[in-house]
Amino acid sequence: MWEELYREALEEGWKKLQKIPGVITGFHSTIDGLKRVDEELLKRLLAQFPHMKNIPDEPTPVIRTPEDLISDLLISIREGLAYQRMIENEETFKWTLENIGYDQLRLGGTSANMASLLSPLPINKILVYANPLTKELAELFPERENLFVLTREDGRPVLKSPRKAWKDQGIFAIHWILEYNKGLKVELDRVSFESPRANRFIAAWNPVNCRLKVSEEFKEDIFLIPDRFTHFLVSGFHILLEKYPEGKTCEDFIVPVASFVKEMREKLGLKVHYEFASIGSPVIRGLVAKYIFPVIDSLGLNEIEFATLLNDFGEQELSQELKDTRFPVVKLVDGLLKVIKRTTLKRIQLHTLGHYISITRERNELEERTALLFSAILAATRSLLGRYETLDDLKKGLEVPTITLTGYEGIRKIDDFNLIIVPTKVVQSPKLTVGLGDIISSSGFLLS
Ligand code: 8BR
Repeated sequence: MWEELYREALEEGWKKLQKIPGVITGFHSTIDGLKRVDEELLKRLLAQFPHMKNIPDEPTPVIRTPEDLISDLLISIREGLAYQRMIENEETFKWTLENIGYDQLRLGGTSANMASLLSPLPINKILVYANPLTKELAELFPERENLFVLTREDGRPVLKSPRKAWKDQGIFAIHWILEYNKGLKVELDRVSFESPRANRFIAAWNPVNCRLKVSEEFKEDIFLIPDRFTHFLVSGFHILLEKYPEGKTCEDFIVPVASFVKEMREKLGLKVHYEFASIGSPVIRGLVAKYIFPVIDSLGLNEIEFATLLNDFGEQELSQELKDTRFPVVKLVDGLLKVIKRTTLKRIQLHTLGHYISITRERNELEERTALLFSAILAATRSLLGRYETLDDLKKGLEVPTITLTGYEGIRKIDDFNLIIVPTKVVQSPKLTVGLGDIISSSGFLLS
């Protein structure tokens, strides 16, 4: 039965995407700088800090100095854990650019990734918010006829390909992905250790995006262009800081962006989806739930982010139980009911490795099932081939076997809500797993 439903979903989903007038993604597009960390690089860096004889237990909350960055990187290597920290000042950013540099630049940021992953699909227009759009960032976007940024030409707002709309040159924001292999040795005066597994440490300098500042030009022009948009994928709250060096707090930036999202939703008649992503700070998570949840329609997350959210909603016991019992579907459903009842969200979409679950207020369960199945085909194709360009590529993803059933799959009604659970396709040796959550949630939302 599921294989048949999958086949229908691919056909229906592909047709339905063509009817979507336009999709906006904002407000986080950036450059990822990939750098492989080896013993030689570490030795060269550590030579600058001869007084560093040991490292603390925990990484610093933010990176204020080059020494903080090195110490956080070493902690990540020692634990084999993927920490992410923001760089707070320009001097440290410049030091990192000069002393670490990068091997390769890649498109980064949730909004840019979503736009780029959606662009091979038959969607009429995708408008990505990318600011500041330098030549370096612009050239990382794929060249596609349906991908645009909003810019001005002769003083008038127009949609233009990002590659043709860049303003400055240079790297003004970068998220360093410092990757290391298993067994990387570190020797300090008082300690030595080696990485227990391959992983990465992310150090990000992004002074505009980390304040979620939306340009005044975009705020005016989005209401002036004649082009019609119907869906908005908002994200980027995971790179906010609790406090900023100039004395502001995250609340100072969340409140105005929430009110702008509300204005866009009301004036343009947009449906809004927010992709949660992993937010380390409970303070930021709390403020996002307070100000952002009321102005969106749809929320997307993975099971780990969901357990954290449940905890924030006062469901500590269920959150712990989920983690202890490896996220069984029934418990996830209990949690979803608790969260949706306490918000005005119209739908929540949760993805795990074996199942996608969505809970909705509206009676559109068949469309919702198609949406989830279609998004699973995209995830399977991307894992299998490392990319997708055409309908034929997706047909290869469709061939990936659907995983074993648990008995909970299907459509059900609970307390006035619709519950849709689908079994997914899991690729045995995936070529790529980065960005899968983004593509699952964004395509699921567009088809729901
Ligand atoms: P996040 O990026 O939000 O963590 O989501 C990752 C999702 O990618 C998982 O929930 C899972 O559904 C999907 N995924 C992963 Br990871 N590996 C996969 C694989 N080998 N085949 C199909 N989907 C996969």
